[in-house]
Amino acid sequence: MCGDYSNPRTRLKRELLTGATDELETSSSLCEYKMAEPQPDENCIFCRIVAGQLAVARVFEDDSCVAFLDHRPVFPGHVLLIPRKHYETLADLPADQIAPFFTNAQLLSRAVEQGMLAEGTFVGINNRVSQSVPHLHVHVVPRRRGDGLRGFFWPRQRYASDREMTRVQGLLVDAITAIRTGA
Ligand code: TR5
Repeated sequence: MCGDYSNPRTRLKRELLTGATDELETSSSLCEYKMAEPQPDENCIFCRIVAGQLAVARVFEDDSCVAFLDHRPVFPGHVLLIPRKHYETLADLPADQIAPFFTNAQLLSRAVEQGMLAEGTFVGINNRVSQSVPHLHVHVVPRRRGDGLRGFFWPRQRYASDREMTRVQGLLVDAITAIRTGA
C-alpha cells in the first residue's frame, strides 16, 4: 500500500487493513471518519491565489470555491475552478463538498458557453497524472466545432475482445462495490 500517511484517507485505509491507529481516533466506518481540515499550503500556487497573494483574473467566488482564468488558456475563456481548501485530487474532496463544487462547475460551464458565445465546453480534471498543480481544479474550456481539438486529446484503441471488455467491466464493478461498502 502506498505510504503517504499524512493523507487521512490513506491512513484510514491502513487503519482498516491493519488495525493500526497511531494517534488517530478509531473509526468504525468511512462515513463516521472525521477528515482532518486541510491547511493552506504556502508552497501551493492555488492556495496563494485563494489567499489573494497572487494576482489572477477571478471570475467567480463563493464560500467554498474560487474560479479564475487559466493564464495559459487552451482557448480564451478557459477557466479553472478550485476549492478554497487544499484538497489535492478529486478523491480527496469530502462528500459534503461535492455538490457545491460541481454545482459551481455546472454554473461555469454554462457561463463559459454563454459568455464566450461557444457551442460547448470541455470540462475536465487531471488527478495526479498530468496534474501540474497539486490542488484540485476543474478546467472549463470553451469549445466550437472545428476548433482543432478532437474529443479527448489522446489516441483511442479498441478492447482486444468482448471478453476483455467484460473483464474490465468486472474490475470496475468490484472496485465500486468495495468503495461503497468500505471493504
Ligand atoms: O495541468 P493541470 O491540469 O494541473 O492544470 C494546471 C493549470 O493551471 C494549467 O492549465 C496552467 O496553465 C494553470 N496555471 C498555473 C499557474 C496559473 C495558472 N492559471 C492562472 N494563474 C496561474 N498562476 C498565477 N501561476 C501558475 N503556476
